[in-house]
Amino acid sequence: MKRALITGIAGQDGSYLAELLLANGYEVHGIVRREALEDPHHRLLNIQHILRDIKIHVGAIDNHLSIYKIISLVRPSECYHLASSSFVSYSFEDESSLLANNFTATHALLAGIKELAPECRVYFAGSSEMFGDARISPQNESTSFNPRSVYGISKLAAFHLARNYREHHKLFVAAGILYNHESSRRGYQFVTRKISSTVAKIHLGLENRLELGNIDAQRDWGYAPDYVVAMHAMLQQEKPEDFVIATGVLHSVRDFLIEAFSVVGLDYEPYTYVNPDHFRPGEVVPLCGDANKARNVLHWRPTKTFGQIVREMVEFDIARLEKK
Ligand code: F7E
Repeated sequence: MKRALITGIAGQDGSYLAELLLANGYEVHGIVRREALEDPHHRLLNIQHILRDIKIHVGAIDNHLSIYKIISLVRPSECYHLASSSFVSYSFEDESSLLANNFTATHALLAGIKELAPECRVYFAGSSEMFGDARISPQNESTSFNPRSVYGISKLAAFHLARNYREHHKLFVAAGILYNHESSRRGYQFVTRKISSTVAKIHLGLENRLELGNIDAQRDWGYAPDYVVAMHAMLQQEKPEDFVIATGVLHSVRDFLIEAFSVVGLDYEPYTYVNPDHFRPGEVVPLCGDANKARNVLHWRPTKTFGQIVREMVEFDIARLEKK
């Protein structure tokens, strides 16, 4: 039986991946922070329904000793390193935790796998933010990196470390360069969930305004459950490689607003307030991915359109609030 270890199992991607691996007959182990067990109702919400089927380990991912202990206990055949600080923050206060969670943690994991489970296949979660102020669009695996946020820099440093372990230590490490991917399990700090949850509240008369930053910002938004299929496929290949995972279609935050409000039969304008304080510095080039390599090698395809993703998120949030 294949045994998988997932860091960040309680997050959006971790929860969908755990479901996928369980359906494929894996024994699934996941790492969560101690605080998650203190507030399981909220922090383990995405995996409540599968808690009985998986094995949870408490650990600090940026602590080498803690990670080593878990790897030596689990002895995984596949490891998916999804845990990271994923909000693209521009605040100085967040920089050191970003570097610890995204770079030091990746080092702890790779070093632990090398020492204790060198046959284990590793997936590293890279990000389109590594391209930053990209010189060409769309970007693919050969596009040069030019990160513009500390988040992008931390991911790129960890990505180079992962490549180093692949090339010099001969570990099977594959990296996904994932563009934005959304679902009803997305965190509320991200713009798509902020919109879907607020639209649901407006529809139910619980809220009457939605404050946003730059609504002309554009993103390549895909469907999270599709993206975990690509992660799994990367580890089933003969050799480890890197893959861009994206839809190749750009939409603006304004497009998302129009779609989301249309689900409840409203026009977005009377409810939406643009606050320039929320604009991000240096957000210049809209990142759009070219996933042809994943299409050809992994036979991977996005399954949902932008409109279907937005509708699913808004309808989920309405049903969630109605239940409350
Ligand atoms: O912002 C604009 C904002 O925070 C999307 C993470 O998964 O994808 C994600 O990072 C866009 C940006 O995601 C608000 O300026 C406008 O242009 O939802 P987001 P992100 O920063 O793109 C990448 C690929 C990752 O790797 C990350 O981990 O929306 N925007 N108004 C806003 N964004 C937020 N959050 N809130 C607003 O009010």
